[in-house]
Amino acid sequence: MTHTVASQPPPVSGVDPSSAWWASAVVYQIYPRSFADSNGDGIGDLRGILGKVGYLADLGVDVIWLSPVYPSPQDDNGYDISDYQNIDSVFGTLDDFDELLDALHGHGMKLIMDLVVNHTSDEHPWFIESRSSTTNPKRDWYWWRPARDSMKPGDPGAEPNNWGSFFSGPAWHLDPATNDYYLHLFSRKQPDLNWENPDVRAAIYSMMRWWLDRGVDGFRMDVINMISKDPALPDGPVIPPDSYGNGGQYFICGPRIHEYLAEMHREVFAGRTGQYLTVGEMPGVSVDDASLFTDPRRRELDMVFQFEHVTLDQGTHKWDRTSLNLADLKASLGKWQMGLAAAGWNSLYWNNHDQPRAVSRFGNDNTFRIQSATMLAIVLHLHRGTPYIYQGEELGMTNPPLKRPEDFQDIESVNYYNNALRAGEPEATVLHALQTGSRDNARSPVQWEATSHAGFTTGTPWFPVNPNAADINADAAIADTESIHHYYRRLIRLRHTEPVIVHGDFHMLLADHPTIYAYQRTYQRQILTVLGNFSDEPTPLPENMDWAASTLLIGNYPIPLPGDRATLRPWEARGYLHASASDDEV
Ligand code: ISL
Ligand code: CA
Repeated sequence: MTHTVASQPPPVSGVDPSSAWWASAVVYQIYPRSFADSNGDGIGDLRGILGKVGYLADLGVDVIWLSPVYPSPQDDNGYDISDYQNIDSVFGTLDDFDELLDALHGHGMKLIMDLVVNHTSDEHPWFIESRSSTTNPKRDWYWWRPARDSMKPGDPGAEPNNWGSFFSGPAWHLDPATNDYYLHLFSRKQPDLNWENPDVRAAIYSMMRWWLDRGVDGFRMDVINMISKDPALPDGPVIPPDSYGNGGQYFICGPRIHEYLAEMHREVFAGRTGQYLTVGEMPGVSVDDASLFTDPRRRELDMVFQFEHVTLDQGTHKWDRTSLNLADLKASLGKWQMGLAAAGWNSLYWNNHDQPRAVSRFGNDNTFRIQSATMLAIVLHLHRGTPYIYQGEELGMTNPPLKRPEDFQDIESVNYYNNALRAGEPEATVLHALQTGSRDNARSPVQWEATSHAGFTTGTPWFPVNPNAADINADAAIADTESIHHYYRRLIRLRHTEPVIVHGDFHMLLADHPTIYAYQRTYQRQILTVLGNFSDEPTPLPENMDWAASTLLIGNYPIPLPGDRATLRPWEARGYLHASASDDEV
């Protein structure tokens, strides 16, 4: 175990993350395939985004996170990269990219790239070389292992260890060229890079510097807490009904992870004068590790995405869908707020391109769609941390109606469906799991207009547009000042103007209440109280909550009459601002 904390720059005392530029920023994620298509081939592209820069500027977001646009066989929609320093022709060209970057910068926005360096595509030249022979200089750039002792390559169970892939099946693939197996935590077209090899790390840092030199403002780092593996690659525990081992303890925040990220910071960012943002995607990260990753004194990352709150509505695994208990959600998010309070920083999100739509998952996307989507926005954005908006969330887009097996396209969903049926699971159960949990839920095209294909494309969209686009679309949302879209605009503006949102301490209230989410933020003499009703029922507030001396900063219903203040209407949210009674209270 080689933690090299000692070799990092000495701690800088008094570094307060809430004083960083990104503490008052809001990030907007673009999944380019589904955002806007400029040339009618049915697939979103860079010039499509360029046409929406005005929309993004009006919304008021500070940073765009662009999901992968690099050349890719598209086995996992671009998260399988075959060239890190170019643009896939389906998305455009490097010139288009530069034009987009200039346009965003011209509007005062920044752009962060998706950095996918736990694995490459199997069509990346590095892997093509690596697989060519056991003596190739790049052989050691990936994880190659022979069959298990005394077993024949290809025999059932002959894989080097028992790990399962995140996308079903074993995490190993036998390569006929040399009769060794290579490791792939994701699809077999996504071989894992071997970060133990210093040449791999140097190549990646050099690629990152190339993008920064081009003008990008940072990176969202895909599964970055999986890059350090225990080189012994031991078997993991098998948790039924899974038949494969879970190797998480050997690759989630593995032995050298802090060393690698500190090294990356030194090699890529140190000495640059720009304003950058780094956010690490970290499934399975603990609060303790996250506070190390994001402690500014350690110079590793600015913030991480943790996943605990998006696993609370599942049982032993992702496809075992259960219902959410609000007290669990509060306990989880509250724990993260407190755990990163002293040193560190949270990313705040309800959804992204891998998660079902927020309003369909946490709200009521039917009778109370507008109320619940605005409530979710208010409750999330007023936490301490940097909020992330996933494209279409600001329109209250819902999960699309995916009914039949053939409606699903995502590799994770398709593999799960086939494997589950083979294992004898009832099709209805499998379909229900996909309808609630599939990543395809997030990937239907953005709904711009009430026209055909919602203005996303003039051709045939690669993924069907949600039929509710006739009602739910950006044109309609912009025209209605009470729309979900306008609440997002207000929340973004509030973060820019109200210091208590950026700097305030966090205290959870009513932790055990089954349907009310309530918390306070305090900063200097200001107190911000946030209330959200996570239910279809009018819900009385506890009697000791008195709002006489407070002003409503934001609320998603018409201003409550004095007599009504004690009840939260269905999915109602309120943010109250008040001054503490005396200086002693702060
Ligand atoms: O969505 C998930 C499973 O339900 C997650 O496990 C997801 O695969 C994990 O968060 C990693 O996601 C990232 O890396 C993957 C890619 O498929 C995802 O789109 C990306 O966000 C492999 O690159
Ligand atoms: Ca296109």
